[in-house]
Amino acid sequence: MISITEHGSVGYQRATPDGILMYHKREQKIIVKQALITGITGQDGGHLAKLLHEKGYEVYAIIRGQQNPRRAQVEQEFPYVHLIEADLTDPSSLVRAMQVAKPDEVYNLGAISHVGYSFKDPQLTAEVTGKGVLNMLEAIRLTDKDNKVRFYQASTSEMFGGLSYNRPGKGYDEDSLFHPRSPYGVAKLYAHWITRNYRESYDMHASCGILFNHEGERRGIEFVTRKITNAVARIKLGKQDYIELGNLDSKRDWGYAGDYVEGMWRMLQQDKPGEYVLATGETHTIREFVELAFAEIGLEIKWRGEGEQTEGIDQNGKIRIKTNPIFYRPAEVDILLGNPAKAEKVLGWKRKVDFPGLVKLMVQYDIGLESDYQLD
Ligand code: NDP
Ligand code: GDR
Repeated sequence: MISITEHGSVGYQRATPDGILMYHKREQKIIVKQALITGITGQDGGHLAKLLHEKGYEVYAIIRGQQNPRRAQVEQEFPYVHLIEADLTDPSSLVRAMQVAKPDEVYNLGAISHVGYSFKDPQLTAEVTGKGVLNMLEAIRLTDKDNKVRFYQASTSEMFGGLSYNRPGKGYDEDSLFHPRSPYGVAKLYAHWITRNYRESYDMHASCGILFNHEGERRGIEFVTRKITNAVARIKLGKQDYIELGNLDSKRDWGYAGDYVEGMWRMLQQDKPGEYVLATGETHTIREFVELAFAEIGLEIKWRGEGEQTEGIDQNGKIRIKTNPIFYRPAEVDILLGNPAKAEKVLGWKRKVDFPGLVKLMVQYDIGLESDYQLD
């Protein structure tokens, strides 16, 4: 049934497998579309679920494991998301998820996503981050008889590798050469190409967002930005004295995750599928991130020593940064810089949060979080 939503856009009602019409009685809101997300417990899954819900979508998400430790948090924060038990490594569970959700759009965010960890568990990374995407595409193909489902694949700047021979001056774009430098990057490159292959072979509306690093208050503590901002908050509150980090000289193009999920959604609203780089067009070292984060709590960091002996000292002479080789990677991506010109032109997308704004947002969030823990 075609209807006009409260926002004025055209939508339609749809029956669930139980025959219940997807209709919010309390808010009198007609559902525009249905979406299925993988990776709901991760950073981007949370931002995207919120965005889609605000746009009037009925949101379904797969959650893995018999007792996923993050399930309760998801249920509390996103009570409107329908959770379906499934795993990217289990093809039949994905077919079932498609049958239950009957989505118009599928956003595949699930992955083993930590680059350093992928060196320690390369086969699992290949299974989930690489072959898991094939499993999802096949589940769509088997269930979507009318070929109507639109698919988003979370591709990554890690596919480029940051080497001097393939690095354009204006930053990597959709046509740049790939040279992944980790089991994660290699698995993502397979995922990227199998998505393109399914588009070309089966005429699927399958798009890849080649996203550069995006961070924020939902970022996992295992990633360098959140590790820094959380430690800075704890240092301010007297809970910790210093941070141990690995390579301080790599450069990243860091944006805010809330801005990037908007770009994912825009990709699936295009008539034609494609590839899009989402990035800020700026690159900064880990050192710069550290300096800005500490400045938020009134500490000025100066550096001494080199390589694995590098230390960061504050104006009171206290060591705040130590280097620990366990955080170094067997192969590093030295520099990432993206060129988002196509996304800006075609999608009308542009990041809103800048680099200092991002650091500030994360430090302030972590100060609030760590202060709450103190009260408990
Ligand atoms: P996170 O690491 O925060 O989240 C990863 C998600 O994948 C978690 O929800 C995790 O769930 C899920 N997952 C892991 N294994 C499986 C599995 N076997 N089956 C189903 N789900 C699984 O990642 P982000 O939110 O940061 O990133 C989202 C996607 O975007 C990822 O694919 C990432 O590789 C990619 N990407 C991220 C960028 C970034 O800067 N954040 C940049 C470019 C790409 P569980 O709770 O079960 O572990
Ligand atoms: P990245 O993010 O590898 O770019 O992948 P991460 O924050 O893990 O590393 C960024 C850079 O910081 C250096 N580094 C450290 N990294 C971590 N995690 N911990 C440390 O203590 C540390 N010290 C220095 C790293 O060596 C690296 O150079 C992220 C993930 O979200 C991927 O899934 C995504 O595809 C890419 O971003 C784009």
